[in-house]
Amino acid sequence: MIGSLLYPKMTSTRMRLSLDGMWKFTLDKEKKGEAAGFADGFEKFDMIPVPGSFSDLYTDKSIKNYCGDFWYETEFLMPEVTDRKVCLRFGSVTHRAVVYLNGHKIGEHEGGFLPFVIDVTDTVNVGTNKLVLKVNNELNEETLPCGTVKKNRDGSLTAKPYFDFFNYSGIQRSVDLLILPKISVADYSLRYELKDGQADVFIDMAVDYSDINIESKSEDVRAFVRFTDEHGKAAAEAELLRVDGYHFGGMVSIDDPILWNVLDPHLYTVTLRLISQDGTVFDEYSERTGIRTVAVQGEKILINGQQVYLKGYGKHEDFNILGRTFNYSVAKRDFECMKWNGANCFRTSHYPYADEWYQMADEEGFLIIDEVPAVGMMRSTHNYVDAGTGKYTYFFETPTVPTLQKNHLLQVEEMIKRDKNHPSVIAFSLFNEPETTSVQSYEYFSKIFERAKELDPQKRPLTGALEKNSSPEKCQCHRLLDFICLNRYYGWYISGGEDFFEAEEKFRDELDRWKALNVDKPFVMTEFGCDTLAGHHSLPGTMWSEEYQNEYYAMNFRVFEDYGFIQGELVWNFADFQTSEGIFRVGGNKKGIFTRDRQPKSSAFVLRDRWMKK
Ligand code: GCB
Repeated sequence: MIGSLLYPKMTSTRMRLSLDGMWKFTLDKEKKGEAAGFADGFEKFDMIPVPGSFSDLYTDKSIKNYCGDFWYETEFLMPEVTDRKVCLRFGSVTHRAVVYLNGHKIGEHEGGFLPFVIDVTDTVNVGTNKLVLKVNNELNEETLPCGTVKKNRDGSLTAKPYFDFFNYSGIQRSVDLLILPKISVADYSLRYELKDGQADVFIDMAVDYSDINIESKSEDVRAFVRFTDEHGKAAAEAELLRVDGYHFGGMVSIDDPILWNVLDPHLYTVTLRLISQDGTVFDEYSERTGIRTVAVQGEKILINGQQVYLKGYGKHEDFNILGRTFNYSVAKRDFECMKWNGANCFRTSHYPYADEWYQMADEEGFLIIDEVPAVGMMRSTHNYVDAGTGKYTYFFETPTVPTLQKNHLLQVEEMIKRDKNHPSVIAFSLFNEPETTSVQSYEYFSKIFERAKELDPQKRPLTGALEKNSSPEKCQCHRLLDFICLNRYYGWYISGGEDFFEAEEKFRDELDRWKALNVDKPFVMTEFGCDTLAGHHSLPGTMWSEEYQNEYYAMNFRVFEDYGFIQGELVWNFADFQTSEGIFRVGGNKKGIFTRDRQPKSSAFVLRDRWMKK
């Protein structure tokens, strides 16, 4: 079962103590750590930052590319508390972790991009505690994202991702000690219905009773919800009704609501309280949220009933030295750059990002397509090249599929659970560029989409990004998508370097064939782009030059204008980013509109010109 994934917050009833800092770190090439008693602590170590990706901290290439088991250790002091629940929360550990506290295994987690929480009330000591993690960053075809490992002659392993971003790993997001009330808000969800001058807000809340006998306690618990506007004035308040021992539900109406909107965000604070019959406050939890609706109607995407055109980027959590570590300054700069060039949306390609990205998007009025790390579901180390060849790259016919699907479902569940209340999240993307032409792929994804639909209280649009082999004639899965996302590289992987005339013709031909299907759904171009070396100039424009990038975008935009069903353009990529080494990558993927240190290439101005007007 997934524990509470609420964002860790200090409130009048809750404490959050950060365990971030320098932790002990050691590689375990031979996987002997367990036998050697590393769970109790290890003697040879280096100190590294948590949160952090370890790869770019070192000068030794065998550490940079290290693949296998590695261990982290820290000590923390626990204050004396009575009648409290104590938890450890890990923002993300990539890709899997086994956690030991004072020598005892207390939990494990699969998946490197979502948080997990372990209840340590019974295992934590007052005073000193030793926390140890065994982490593993190997890739396979049963977990997400997919890839494989190569065993080298000296026994070491090298990650071989089936995806185009560096396999950054480690404890990449913050670690917190949470001291919570024994009776606490475990989860809540919000759903909105807008009428003339009124918003009906439906609330569901789940309660955790820790080890308390709920038979005796639940009758004593009452639940309340309050919405406060931006000026601190109460907008609505109500007692929630008991659904069963663990759940409360209800509805409040807000008159003249100030809606959250695209680049015009208005936020309410929602406060949830659990109170005993005699007025003792058990728990209080609040968050900022926005009231808005999302819908797809024919070929349109609607926010609060108004058509919206998505402008922006596919991104990565990626920065020099930090790797995939969340950093407020980098995120702030990214939002500033995106606002400067008129963007309103990004896709969290190809995994859920740190919580703080969504909070910042809520505050900025940005739209997010939230993507699960289902990438690399095609047996190839460079899908981005194979995508254009039309050759059949099977995937869903193998014995690994049932376990993969179980993990996929779990990550969809964790992502929706964590992100469902953010107004910025307007859609969930359940895959990036898998094989979708087989009957098996349809069977596989039907189950994923069905489950996601059940899980999302707001029933937001569900989508996934389709690569070139997923053509209108062959793709089995586009009927599962509420809006269709296409990743297309006409003028780069297809007919790149030749006259754009040929690329344009091929692109139009494909779009004509989609049009002929009459699917009556919006399409969003979720990837299009070309590698460009900042500062490389050429007249006439040739591949890799800034001039070529500008011409490439001019051609793509010309095409989009002629197809009304295209309701969004998310350029690949916001910034240059790190990948595995290879003959197609010069110090990483250079399709950024901004360089890796967030300075504009000339196409940033081309986009600004277009998006400020659109
Ligand atoms: C794609 C992938 C993306 C790659 C991109 C590229 O289709 O979805 O992960 O980075 O192409 O640049 O080749």
